[in-house]
This record gives sequence, C-alpha cells and structure tokens, in this order.
Amino acid sequence: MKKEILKRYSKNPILIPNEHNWWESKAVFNCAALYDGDKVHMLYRAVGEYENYISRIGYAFSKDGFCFTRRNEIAICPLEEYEKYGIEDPRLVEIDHQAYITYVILSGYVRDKPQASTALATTTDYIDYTRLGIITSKGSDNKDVVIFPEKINERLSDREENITYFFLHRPSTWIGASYGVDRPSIWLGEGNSLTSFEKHVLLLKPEQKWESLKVGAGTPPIRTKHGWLLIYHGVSNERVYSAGAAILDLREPSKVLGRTKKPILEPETTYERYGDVNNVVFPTGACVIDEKLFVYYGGADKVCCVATADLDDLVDYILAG
Ligand code: BMA
Repeated sequence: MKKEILKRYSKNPILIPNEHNWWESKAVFNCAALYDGDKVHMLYRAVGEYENYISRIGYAFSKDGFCFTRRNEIAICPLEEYEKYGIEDPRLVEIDHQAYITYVILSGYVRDKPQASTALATTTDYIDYTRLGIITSKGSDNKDVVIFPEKINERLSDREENITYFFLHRPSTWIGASYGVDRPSIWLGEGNSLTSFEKHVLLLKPEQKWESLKVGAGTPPIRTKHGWLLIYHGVSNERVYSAGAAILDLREPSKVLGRTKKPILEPETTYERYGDVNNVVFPTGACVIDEKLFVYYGGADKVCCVATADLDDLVDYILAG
C-alpha cells in the first residue's frame, strides 16, 4: 500500500457551501488558518453567485482543528475600489502577536483576463479588519503571497547581517530570459516593512511534471528545527493542481534544503476531483497542534478540507528528497 505522509481527514470536506447564506451558497474553499494555542481561526473564500463570480471571505473557528463553527456574517467584503471584482485566497500569519491576512484582489481585467494583485489586512478579533493596502508591484499579476511569521536575522556574509521580513510571491509576468524562468515561479522578497518588499530572489521553479505549468506558495512558512516548512501548489500541463513541500534554511531562506519530487497530496477523492474547477487540491493554511501538522486546502474550488501529518515525519521525508 502507498505510504501516505499527509493523511486526509476521513470526514472531509470540513466546510461545504451553505445555502442559507447567499454569499456562501455556491462554494467555500481555499481557507487560511491560524492556531492561537486555544482555537484554530479560519478565513475562507466564499462564492454566492456565478454571474460575476465575486468572492468574499467568511470566518469559522475550531477547538480541535477538524470541526468548525462558522459565523453567518461575511468577514471581509469587497469595499475598496481595488477589491471591486473580489477578494480571494486569504492566508493568515501571526507576526508580533498580531494576525495578518494576505489576500488576492481582482481590480480589473485586461483582454478578459482578471489582473491579480495582493493586499494586506490585519485584525485582532476577526470582526474588524484594518486594510493596509496593496503590497505587490503594479502589473506583475501577483498571487500566492505569504509572509514568514517572524523577522529573520539573515547572514549575508561572515560579517554582515540583515534583519528583515521575508515574503514569498508568484508574479506571473516575471518570465523570460531576464528572469531566468519560463514558467510562473515562487520568488523570495525582503522588506523592512510588511507593506512592501524588494530584493527578489528566484526560489522554486517548476521542475517535475505535476508542477510543469506553474508553482505558487501555499501556506505561510512554519518554523521547524530543521528549517522553514513550506507547502506549495504545482499545476501540471493538464491543469491538475497538487500540493508539494519544501524546507528552507532558517537563517537564509533562499537556500532550499529539501523539496518533494512527488506531490504530497493530489486530487484523488470525489471532492477534489469534481467541483467548480475539477482536479484541484489548493493548500492555503497550516498550523501545528501537539506536533501534528494540519494542512487546510480547497477541494475543486468548491469545499474546504484538511489533511494531517506528523510534523517530524514530514520534515524527514522532505529532507530525504
Ligand atoms: C488559481 C486560483 C485559486 C484556484 C485555482 C484553481 O489560479 O485562482 O483560487 O483555486 O486557480 O482554480
């Protein structure tokens, strides 16, 4: 039997569309998660109509990481002009005891194709959200932005050190000879504040068949004793979305210490294979409770799911290559 390093929860999906709330009646997927030592807070993407396909964000919480209680009210609704066509794929991270949310915004279309950017917001209670604005550069069609949960004291040389925030992002237009990649890839950026980042380094580009079309960061990195654990997604030429994982050096996150050659999760179950977009496993949230890693992901752009792994086993598996 195939050894499963990441095990699906037997009662998946953990959230399904709720027909009693118009704004989340069609699809709920791609959920962010943050564990505060007592509860897992979840922010999820919700769709209530297919005419304009505008996404909003809902909120749910759980004591055990599996069973979630949701709020009836919309958590984050498009309000700003730059959010006009929707708010999608939130990611949650705690930095200095404060929760931050990166989320994709669609503010316009170019030749029928939505142009994506990423914005930042913060909250202390999951009721009020303070917007901090767009954090990606204009025209880079930039999604899948996650922030490392702490500033990193990076060693630049034997003498020089630099303490900054680190970000992962996926600028789709950064392809071609001058970028050194021909497919959308995961880049590492640095910034002195949380609202802008520069000094970009190419981190992970498509390598395997299952990720040959593009890769994008999934969950905000998690500190482990062997390095930062990153769960990301890869898309094949057949547009199948799967999850992979990598370990990055704790002090120099531009160093990739290990990366899975095969997906750790790929669409297999009905709820991952059939939905609004078929064959999608899209990880966006992760947390650790008692040494167990919980990975939250969207199934087929329709439902929210969770899979778990023993944290040490997964790290060993990734480092073993
Ligand atoms: C990506 C994003 C995700 C979505 C995925 C599969 O580009 O839009 O929100 O889950 O495609 O459709």
